[in-house]
Amino acid sequence: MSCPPSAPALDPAAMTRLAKAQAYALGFHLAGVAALGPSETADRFEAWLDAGYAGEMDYLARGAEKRRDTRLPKPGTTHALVVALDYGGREPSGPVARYARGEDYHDVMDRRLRELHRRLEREVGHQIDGKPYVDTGPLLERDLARRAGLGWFGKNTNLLHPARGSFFFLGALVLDLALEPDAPFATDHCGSCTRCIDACPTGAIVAPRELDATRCISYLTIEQRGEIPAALRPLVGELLYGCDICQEVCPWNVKFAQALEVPEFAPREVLAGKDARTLARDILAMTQEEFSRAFSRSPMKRAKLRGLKRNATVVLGNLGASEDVTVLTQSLDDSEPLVREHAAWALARVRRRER
Ligand code: B12
Ligand code: SF4
Ligand code: SF4
Repeated sequence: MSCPPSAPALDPAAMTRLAKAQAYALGFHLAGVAALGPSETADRFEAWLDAGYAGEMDYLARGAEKRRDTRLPKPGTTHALVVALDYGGREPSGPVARYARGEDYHDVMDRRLRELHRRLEREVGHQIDGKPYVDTGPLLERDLARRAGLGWFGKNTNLLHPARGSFFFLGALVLDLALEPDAPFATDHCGSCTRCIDACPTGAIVAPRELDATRCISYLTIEQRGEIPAALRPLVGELLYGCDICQEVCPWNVKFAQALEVPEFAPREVLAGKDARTLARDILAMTQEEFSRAFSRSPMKRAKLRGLKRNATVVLGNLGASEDVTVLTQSLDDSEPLVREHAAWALARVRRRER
Protein backbone atom coordinates (compact mmCIF):
# COMPACT_ATOMS: atom_id res chain seq x y z
CA MET A 1 0.00 0.00 0.00
CA SER A 2 1.41 3.43 -0.82
CA CYS A 3 0.93 6.17 1.70
CA PRO A 4 0.86 9.93 1.06
CA PRO A 5 3.98 11.90 2.02
CA SER A 6 4.49 12.22 5.78
CA ALA A 7 2.48 14.98 7.45
CA PRO A 8 4.19 17.11 10.11
CA ALA A 9 4.48 14.93 13.27
CA LEU A 10 1.74 15.44 15.84
CA ASP A 11 2.54 15.42 19.53
CA PRO A 12 1.02 12.49 21.50
CA ALA A 13 -1.84 14.59 22.92
CA ALA A 14 -2.89 15.88 19.48
CA MET A 15 -2.49 12.40 17.96
CA THR A 16 -4.68 10.95 20.71
CA ARG A 17 -7.42 13.53 20.13
CA LEU A 18 -7.35 12.71 16.46
CA ALA A 19 -7.35 8.94 17.00
CA LYS A 20 -10.33 9.09 19.38
CA ALA A 21 -12.21 11.42 17.03
CA GLN A 22 -11.72 8.86 14.25
CA ALA A 23 -12.91 6.05 16.55
CA TYR A 24 -16.10 7.95 17.37
CA ALA A 25 -16.57 8.85 13.69
CA LEU A 26 -16.52 5.11 12.93
CA GLY A 27 -19.35 4.57 15.41
CA PHE A 28 -17.48 3.25 18.45
CA HIS A 29 -19.19 4.37 21.64
CA LEU A 30 -16.15 4.57 23.91
CA ALA A 31 -12.48 5.06 23.18
CA GLY A 32 -9.50 5.25 25.51
CA VAL A 33 -5.75 4.80 25.43
CA ALA A 34 -3.50 2.53 27.50
CA ALA A 35 0.28 2.25 27.38
CA LEU A 36 1.23 -1.37 26.74
CA GLY A 37 3.09 -3.23 29.47
CA PRO A 38 2.62 -5.84 32.20
CA SER A 39 -1.05 -6.78 32.79
CA GLU A 40 -2.00 -5.79 36.31
CA THR A 41 -4.44 -8.68 36.72
CA ALA A 42 -2.37 -11.45 35.13
CA ASP A 43 -2.10 -13.14 38.54
CA ARG A 44 -5.88 -13.18 38.77
CA PHE A 45 -6.08 -14.75 35.35
CA GLU A 46 -3.58 -17.47 36.22
CA ALA A 47 -5.27 -18.22 39.55
CA TRP A 48 -8.53 -18.56 37.61
CA LEU A 49 -6.94 -21.07 35.21
CA ASP A 50 -5.36 -23.00 38.11
CA ALA A 51 -8.76 -23.28 39.80
CA GLY A 52 -10.04 -25.10 36.70
CA TYR A 53 -12.63 -22.40 36.00
CA ALA A 54 -11.80 -22.31 32.27
CA GLY A 55 -13.20 -25.83 31.72
CA GLU A 56 -12.60 -26.97 28.12
CA MET A 57 -11.40 -23.54 26.90
CA ASP A 58 -7.83 -24.77 26.44
CA TYR A 59 -6.97 -21.89 24.10
CA LEU A 60 -6.95 -19.58 27.14
CA ALA A 61 -4.14 -21.52 28.82
CA ARG A 62 -2.08 -21.64 25.60
CA GLY A 63 -1.77 -17.84 25.47
CA ALA A 64 -1.18 -17.42 29.21
CA GLU A 65 2.45 -16.27 28.91
CA LYS A 66 1.61 -13.50 26.43
CA ARG A 67 -1.37 -12.38 28.51
CA ARG A 68 1.09 -11.32 31.22
CA ASP A 69 2.33 -8.40 29.13
CA THR A 70 0.39 -6.56 26.44
CA ARG A 71 3.59 -5.78 24.49
CA LEU A 72 4.09 -9.47 23.72
CA PRO A 73 1.22 -10.35 21.34
CA LYS A 74 2.48 -7.85 18.71
CA PRO A 75 6.14 -7.02 19.45
CA GLY A 76 7.14 -3.43 18.68
CA THR A 77 3.80 -1.90 19.60
CA THR A 78 3.64 0.60 22.44
CA HIS A 79 0.06 1.80 22.92
CA ALA A 80 -3.47 0.49 22.56
CA LEU A 81 -6.50 2.39 21.44
CA VAL A 82 -9.23 0.50 23.29
CA VAL A 83 -12.80 0.80 22.04
CA ALA A 84 -16.29 -0.31 23.00
CA LEU A 85 -19.26 -0.93 20.72
CA ASP A 86 -22.72 -1.13 22.23
CA TYR A 87 -25.01 -4.01 21.23
CA GLY A 88 -28.31 -2.78 22.60
CA GLY A 89 -28.96 -3.63 26.24
CA ARG A 90 -32.47 -2.20 26.02
CA GLU A 91 -33.54 -4.94 23.62
CA PRO A 92 -35.96 -7.40 25.28
CA SER A 93 -34.60 -10.55 26.92
CA GLY A 94 -35.08 -13.79 25.06
CA PRO A 95 -33.70 -17.28 24.50
CA VAL A 96 -30.63 -15.95 22.68
CA ALA A 97 -28.30 -13.51 24.44
CA ARG A 98 -28.37 -10.03 22.93
CA TYR A 99 -24.77 -10.16 21.77
CA ALA A 100 -25.46 -13.16 19.51
CA ARG A 101 -28.62 -12.14 17.70
CA GLY A 102 -27.07 -10.40 14.71
CA GLU A 103 -23.79 -10.52 12.80
CA ASP A 104 -20.68 -11.90 14.49
CA TYR A 105 -19.17 -9.05 16.51
CA HIS A 106 -15.63 -10.22 15.77
CA ASP A 107 -16.17 -9.36 12.11
CA VAL A 108 -18.05 -6.11 12.78
CA MET A 109 -15.43 -4.84 15.22
CA ASP A 110 -12.48 -6.08 13.18
CA ARG A 111 -13.70 -4.24 10.05
CA ARG A 112 -14.05 -0.99 11.98
CA LEU A 113 -10.70 -1.37 13.74
CA ARG A 114 -8.94 -2.01 10.42
CA GLU A 115 -10.54 1.08 8.93
CA LEU A 116 -9.46 3.05 12.00
CA HIS A 117 -5.90 1.82 11.46
CA ARG A 118 -6.00 2.87 7.79
CA ARG A 119 -7.34 6.31 8.69
CA LEU A 120 -4.57 6.86 11.25
CA GLU A 121 -1.98 5.89 8.64
CA ARG A 122 -3.49 8.41 6.24
CA GLU A 123 -3.40 11.09 8.92
CA VAL A 124 0.30 10.57 9.74
CA GLY A 125 1.24 9.88 6.13
CA HIS A 126 3.15 6.65 6.74
CA GLN A 127 2.52 3.05 7.75
CA ILE A 128 2.03 2.32 11.43
CA ASP A 129 2.86 -1.11 12.75
CA GLY A 130 -0.20 -2.44 14.56
CA LYS A 131 -2.92 -5.04 14.90
CA PRO A 132 -6.60 -5.19 15.85
CA TYR A 133 -7.78 -7.58 18.58
CA VAL A 134 -11.33 -8.70 19.34
CA ASP A 135 -10.97 -11.95 21.28
CA THR A 136 -8.51 -12.85 18.56
CA GLY A 137 -5.34 -13.05 20.58
CA PRO A 138 -3.85 -13.44 24.04
CA LEU A 139 -4.98 -10.07 25.42
CA LEU A 140 -6.90 -9.57 28.67
CA GLU A 141 -9.34 -7.17 27.09
CA ARG A 142 -11.20 -6.18 30.24
CA ASP A 143 -7.89 -5.48 31.97
CA LEU A 144 -6.71 -3.32 29.07
CA ALA A 145 -10.05 -1.52 28.90
CA ARG A 146 -9.98 -0.68 32.60
CA ARG A 147 -6.47 0.68 32.17
CA ALA A 148 -7.68 2.80 29.25
CA GLY A 149 -10.33 4.33 31.54
CA LEU A 150 -13.35 2.60 29.99
CA GLY A 151 -14.87 1.23 33.20
CA TRP A 152 -14.56 -0.94 36.31
CA PHE A 153 -14.73 -4.71 36.84
CA GLY A 154 -18.27 -5.47 38.02
CA LYS A 155 -18.80 -8.27 40.50
CA ASN A 156 -20.30 -10.25 37.60
CA THR A 157 -16.83 -9.79 35.98
CA ASN A 158 -18.15 -7.62 33.15
CA LEU A 159 -16.58 -4.25 32.49
CA LEU A 160 -19.08 -1.54 33.41
CA HIS A 161 -19.10 2.10 32.32
CA PRO A 162 -20.87 4.61 34.58
CA ALA A 163 -22.95 6.05 31.73
CA ARG A 164 -23.46 2.97 29.52
CA GLY A 165 -23.66 -0.13 31.74
CA SER A 166 -22.00 -3.25 30.30
CA PHE A 167 -23.85 -4.30 27.14
CA PHE A 168 -20.91 -3.48 24.87
CA PHE A 169 -18.10 -5.34 23.15
CA LEU A 170 -14.47 -4.49 23.67
CA GLY A 171 -11.73 -4.33 21.10
CA ALA A 172 -8.20 -2.96 20.89
CA LEU A 173 -5.95 -1.60 18.18
CA VAL A 174 -2.37 -2.02 19.37
CA LEU A 175 -0.02 0.40 17.63
CA ASP A 176 3.57 1.47 17.38
CA LEU A 177 2.48 5.06 17.91
CA ALA A 178 3.06 7.53 20.75
CA LEU A 179 -0.31 8.33 22.31
CA GLU A 180 -1.31 9.90 25.59
CA PRO A 181 -2.66 7.26 28.01
CA ASP A 182 -5.91 7.87 29.87
CA ALA A 183 -6.06 7.51 33.63
CA PRO A 184 -7.02 3.93 34.57
CA PHE A 185 -10.60 3.66 35.87
CA ALA A 186 -10.11 3.74 39.62
CA THR A 187 -13.52 3.64 41.29
CA ASP A 188 -15.48 0.50 42.13
CA HIS A 189 -19.12 1.51 41.71
CA CYS A 190 -20.53 -1.87 42.80
CA GLY A 191 -20.44 -0.94 46.46
CA SER A 192 -22.41 -3.35 48.61
CA CYS A 193 -24.64 -4.52 45.73
CA THR A 194 -24.74 -8.27 45.07
CA ARG A 195 -27.69 -8.49 42.65
CA CYS A 196 -25.75 -10.27 39.90
CA ILE A 197 -24.38 -12.89 42.32
CA ASP A 198 -27.84 -13.49 43.79
CA ALA A 199 -29.56 -13.70 40.38
CA CYS A 200 -27.20 -16.15 38.67
CA PRO A 201 -29.28 -19.33 38.22
CA THR A 202 -26.32 -21.70 38.49
CA GLY A 203 -24.28 -19.98 41.21
CA ALA A 204 -21.47 -19.45 38.71
CA ILE A 205 -20.25 -16.21 40.33
CA VAL A 206 -18.53 -17.98 43.19
CA ALA A 207 -17.17 -14.75 44.71
CA PRO A 208 -17.19 -11.12 43.60
CA ARG A 209 -15.34 -10.95 40.24
CA GLU A 210 -14.69 -14.70 40.22
CA LEU A 211 -16.60 -16.72 37.67
CA ASP A 212 -16.56 -20.50 37.52
CA ALA A 213 -17.13 -20.73 33.77
CA THR A 214 -17.93 -24.44 34.00
CA ARG A 215 -21.17 -23.48 35.78
CA CYS A 216 -21.96 -20.44 33.61
CA ILE A 217 -24.84 -20.87 31.16
CA SER A 218 -22.94 -18.86 28.59
CA TYR A 219 -20.12 -21.41 28.71
CA LEU A 220 -22.46 -24.43 28.89
CA THR A 221 -24.48 -23.38 25.83
CA ILE A 222 -21.63 -21.98 23.70
CA GLU A 223 -18.17 -23.28 24.61
CA GLN A 224 -18.86 -26.71 26.10
CA ARG A 225 -18.60 -29.28 23.32
CA GLY A 226 -19.88 -32.34 25.17
CA GLU A 227 -22.76 -33.00 27.53
CA ILE A 228 -24.28 -30.32 29.71
CA PRO A 229 -24.08 -31.83 33.23
CA ALA A 230 -27.51 -33.23 34.09
CA ALA A 231 -27.65 -31.37 37.40
CA LEU A 232 -27.27 -28.02 35.63
CA ARG A 233 -29.73 -28.63 32.76
CA PRO A 234 -32.88 -27.59 34.69
CA LEU A 235 -31.11 -24.35 35.71
CA VAL A 236 -30.52 -23.38 32.07
CA GLY A 237 -34.25 -22.65 31.84
CA GLU A 238 -35.23 -21.13 28.50
CA LEU A 239 -31.73 -20.02 27.54
CA LEU A 240 -30.82 -21.47 24.20
CA TYR A 241 -27.59 -19.60 23.56
CA GLY A 242 -25.64 -17.40 25.97
CA CYS A 243 -26.94 -15.68 29.08
CA ASP A 244 -27.54 -12.05 30.01
CA ILE A 245 -29.08 -12.48 33.47
CA CYS A 246 -26.22 -11.07 35.55
CA GLN A 247 -26.17 -8.01 33.29
CA GLU A 248 -29.95 -7.55 33.13
CA VAL A 249 -30.28 -7.29 36.91
CA CYS A 250 -27.41 -4.84 37.27
CA PRO A 251 -28.71 -1.42 38.35
CA TRP A 252 -26.23 0.30 36.03
CA ASN A 253 -27.80 -1.51 33.06
CA VAL A 254 -31.34 -1.00 34.32
CA LYS A 255 -30.61 2.72 34.28
CA PHE A 256 -28.15 3.20 31.43
CA ALA A 257 -28.51 0.34 28.91
CA GLN A 258 -28.73 1.82 25.42
CA ALA A 259 -31.10 1.27 22.51
CA LEU A 260 -29.75 -0.88 19.67
CA GLU A 261 -27.99 1.41 17.24
CA VAL A 262 -25.62 -0.75 15.19
CA PRO A 263 -27.63 -2.24 12.30
CA GLU A 264 -25.40 -5.32 12.03
CA PHE A 265 -26.49 -6.40 15.53
CA ALA A 266 -30.23 -6.42 14.76
CA PRO A 267 -31.75 -9.90 15.30
CA ARG A 268 -31.67 -12.12 12.21
CA GLU A 269 -34.87 -13.43 10.67
CA VAL A 270 -34.61 -16.94 12.10
CA LEU A 271 -34.68 -15.49 15.66
CA ALA A 272 -36.81 -12.36 15.40
CA GLY A 273 -39.71 -12.39 17.85
CA LYS A 274 -39.59 -16.16 18.50
CA ASP A 275 -40.19 -17.52 21.99
CA ALA A 276 -37.85 -20.18 23.35
CA ARG A 277 -40.04 -23.20 22.57
CA THR A 278 -40.76 -22.18 18.97
CA LEU A 279 -37.10 -21.51 18.32
CA ALA A 280 -36.04 -24.78 19.97
CA ARG A 281 -38.48 -26.75 17.79
CA ASP A 282 -37.30 -24.93 14.64
CA ILE A 283 -33.69 -25.74 15.43
CA LEU A 284 -34.40 -29.40 16.11
CA ALA A 285 -36.07 -29.65 12.70
CA MET A 286 -33.14 -28.04 10.82
CA THR A 287 -30.88 -29.76 8.32
CA GLN A 288 -27.20 -28.83 8.12
CA GLU A 289 -27.87 -26.80 4.95
CA GLU A 290 -30.71 -24.89 6.56
CA PHE A 291 -28.54 -24.20 9.60
CA SER A 292 -25.67 -22.90 7.45
CA ARG A 293 -28.03 -20.60 5.56
CA ALA A 294 -29.95 -19.31 8.59
CA PHE A 295 -26.84 -18.70 10.70
CA SER A 296 -24.32 -17.54 8.10
CA ARG A 297 -22.02 -14.89 9.68
CA SER A 298 -23.71 -15.44 13.07
CA PRO A 299 -21.80 -15.95 16.33
CA MET A 300 -24.21 -18.85 16.94
CA LYS A 301 -22.31 -20.93 14.36
CA ARG A 302 -19.70 -21.45 17.07
CA ALA A 303 -21.84 -24.10 18.80
CA LYS A 304 -22.41 -25.93 15.48
CA LEU A 305 -25.76 -27.52 14.69
CA ARG A 306 -25.16 -30.39 17.13
CA GLY A 307 -24.53 -27.95 20.00
CA LEU A 308 -27.61 -25.88 19.18
CA LYS A 309 -29.73 -29.02 18.96
CA ARG A 310 -28.36 -30.18 22.32
CA ASN A 311 -29.35 -26.78 23.80
CA ALA A 312 -32.77 -26.92 22.14
CA THR A 313 -33.56 -30.27 23.76
CA VAL A 314 -32.57 -28.86 27.16
CA VAL A 315 -34.90 -25.88 26.64
CA LEU A 316 -37.77 -28.20 25.69
CA GLY A 317 -36.95 -30.44 28.65
CA ASN A 318 -37.39 -27.39 30.86
CA LEU A 319 -40.41 -25.74 29.19
CA GLY A 320 -41.90 -28.27 26.82
CA ALA A 321 -45.35 -29.86 26.86
CA SER A 322 -47.18 -32.59 24.92
CA GLU A 323 -46.88 -30.65 21.60
CA ASP A 324 -43.09 -31.02 21.87
CA VAL A 325 -43.06 -34.79 22.24
CA THR A 326 -43.02 -35.44 18.47
CA VAL A 327 -39.95 -33.35 17.72
CA LEU A 328 -38.14 -34.74 20.77
CA THR A 329 -39.01 -38.30 19.77
CA GLN A 330 -37.60 -37.64 16.28
CA SER A 331 -34.42 -36.34 17.93
CA LEU A 332 -33.91 -39.76 19.54
CA ASP A 333 -32.78 -40.81 16.04
CA ASP A 334 -30.46 -37.85 15.47
CA SER A 335 -27.12 -38.78 13.89
CA GLU A 336 -25.31 -37.22 16.90
CA PRO A 337 -25.20 -39.31 20.11
CA LEU A 338 -24.95 -36.02 22.05
CA VAL A 339 -28.35 -34.88 20.74
CA ARG A 340 -29.91 -38.31 21.26
CA GLU A 341 -28.86 -38.44 24.94
CA HIS A 342 -30.18 -34.94 25.69
CA ALA A 343 -33.42 -35.65 23.80
CA ALA A 344 -34.02 -38.74 25.98
CA TRP A 345 -33.45 -36.62 29.10
CA ALA A 346 -35.85 -33.95 27.83
CA LEU A 347 -38.56 -36.45 26.88
CA ALA A 348 -38.46 -38.00 30.32
CA ARG A 349 -38.87 -34.54 31.89
CA VAL A 350 -41.77 -33.55 29.63
CA ARG A 351 -43.56 -36.86 30.26
CA ARG A 352 -43.09 -36.52 34.03
CA ARG A 353 -44.60 -33.03 33.88
CA GLU A 354 -47.49 -34.09 31.67
CA ARG A 355 -48.44 -37.06 33.84
C1 B12 B 1 -13.36 -16.72 28.04
C2 B12 B 1 -14.44 -15.68 27.89
C3 B12 B 1 -15.71 -15.99 28.38
C4 B12 B 1 -15.98 -17.20 29.27
C5 B12 B 1 -15.49 -16.87 30.69
C6 B12 B 1 -15.96 -15.48 31.19
C7 B12 B 1 -15.23 -14.92 32.36
N1 B12 B 1 -15.87 -14.04 33.10
O1 B12 B 1 -14.09 -15.24 32.60
C8 B12 B 1 -17.52 -17.36 29.12
C9 B12 B 1 -17.80 -18.32 27.95
C10 B12 B 1 -18.26 -17.86 30.35
C11 B12 B 1 -17.90 -15.94 28.69
C12 B12 B 1 -19.18 -15.44 28.88
C13 B12 B 1 -19.53 -14.15 28.51
N2 B12 B 1 -18.80 -13.28 27.79
CO1 B12 B 1 -16.93 -13.55 27.35
N3 B12 B 1 -15.07 -13.58 26.99
C14 B12 B 1 -14.15 -14.43 27.28
C15 B12 B 1 -12.78 -13.91 26.82
C16 B12 B 1 -12.41 -14.58 25.48
C17 B12 B 1 -11.65 -14.10 27.85
C18 B12 B 1 -12.04 -13.71 29.27
C19 B12 B 1 -11.05 -14.16 30.27
O2 B12 B 1 -9.86 -14.04 30.07
N4 B12 B 1 -11.54 -14.70 31.40
C20 B12 B 1 -10.73 -15.06 32.51
C21 B12 B 1 -11.03 -14.09 33.67
C22 B12 B 1 -10.10 -14.37 34.86
O3 B12 B 1 -10.75 -12.81 33.15
P1 B12 B 1 -11.82 -11.62 33.11
O4 B12 B 1 -13.19 -12.13 33.22
O5 B12 B 1 -11.51 -10.74 31.93
O6 B12 B 1 -11.52 -10.89 34.47
C23 B12 B 1 -10.49 -9.92 34.66
C24 B12 B 1 -10.85 -8.94 35.78
O7 B12 B 1 -12.17 -9.18 36.28
C25 B12 B 1 -9.79 -9.09 36.81
N5 B12 B 1 -10.18 -9.67 38.08
C26 B12 B 1 -10.52 -10.93 38.28
N6 B12 B 1 -10.81 -11.13 39.56
C27 B12 B 1 -10.63 -9.95 40.19
C28 B12 B 1 -10.79 -9.60 41.51
C29 B12 B 1 -10.54 -8.30 41.90
C30 B12 B 1 -10.72 -7.94 43.33
C31 B12 B 1 -10.11 -7.37 40.92
C32 B12 B 1 -9.82 -5.99 41.30
C33 B12 B 1 -9.95 -7.75 39.56
C34 B12 B 1 -10.22 -9.04 39.23
O8 B12 B 1 -8.78 -9.95 36.30
C35 B12 B 1 -9.23 -10.66 35.18
C36 B12 B 1 -8.10 -10.77 34.18
O9 B12 B 1 -7.76 -9.52 33.65
C37 B12 B 1 -13.07 -12.37 26.64
C38 B12 B 1 -12.27 -11.65 25.56
C39 B12 B 1 -10.83 -11.38 26.02
N7 B12 B 1 -9.89 -11.73 25.18
O10 B12 B 1 -10.62 -10.90 27.11
C40 B12 B 1 -14.61 -12.36 26.35
C41 B12 B 1 -15.40 -11.21 26.94
C42 B12 B 1 -14.96 -11.01 28.36
N8 B12 B 1 -16.76 -11.73 26.93
C43 B12 B 1 -17.67 -10.84 26.69
C44 B12 B 1 -19.07 -11.08 26.72
C45 B12 B 1 -19.97 -10.05 26.06
C46 B12 B 1 -19.59 -12.24 27.36
C47 B12 B 1 -21.06 -12.52 27.74
C48 B12 B 1 -21.83 -11.30 28.20
C49 B12 B 1 -21.77 -13.23 26.54
C50 B12 B 1 -23.15 -13.73 26.86
N9 B12 B 1 -24.15 -12.88 26.94
O11 B12 B 1 -23.36 -14.93 27.00
C51 B12 B 1 -20.86 -13.56 28.89
C52 B12 B 1 -20.74 -12.88 30.26
C53 B12 B 1 -20.53 -13.85 31.37
C54 B12 B 1 -19.80 -13.18 32.54
N10 B12 B 1 -20.50 -12.94 33.63
O12 B12 B 1 -18.61 -12.89 32.41
C55 B12 B 1 -17.07 -9.46 26.46
C56 B12 B 1 -17.26 -8.62 27.73
C57 B12 B 1 -17.50 -7.14 27.50
C58 B12 B 1 -17.64 -6.42 28.82
N11 B12 B 1 -18.42 -5.36 28.83
O13 B12 B 1 -17.05 -6.79 29.83
C59 B12 B 1 -15.55 -9.86 26.14
C60 B12 B 1 -14.52 -8.82 26.56
C61 B12 B 1 -15.49 -10.10 24.61
C62 B12 B 1 -15.40 -8.81 23.80
N12 B12 B 1 -14.36 -8.67 23.00
O14 B12 B 1 -16.23 -7.94 23.89
N13 B12 B 1 -16.84 -15.27 28.18
S1 SF4 C 1 -23.94 -15.22 32.33
FE1 SF4 C 1 -25.69 -16.22 33.38
S2 SF4 C 1 -24.91 -18.15 34.19
FE2 SF4 C 1 -23.13 -16.87 33.62
S3 SF4 C 1 -22.57 -15.82 35.49
FE3 SF4 C 1 -24.00 -14.47 34.43
S4 SF4 C 1 -26.03 -15.04 35.24
FE4 SF4 C 1 -24.62 -16.67 35.81
S1 SF4 D 1 -25.29 -6.12 39.81
FE1 SF4 D 1 -24.39 -4.91 41.45
S2 SF4 D 1 -22.58 -6.08 42.09
FE2 SF4 D 1 -23.23 -6.89 40.10
S3 SF4 D 1 -22.00 -5.78 38.61
FE3 SF4 D 1 -23.92 -4.63 38.84
S4 SF4 D 1 -23.49 -3.09 40.45
FE4 SF4 D 1 -21.87 -4.62 40.55
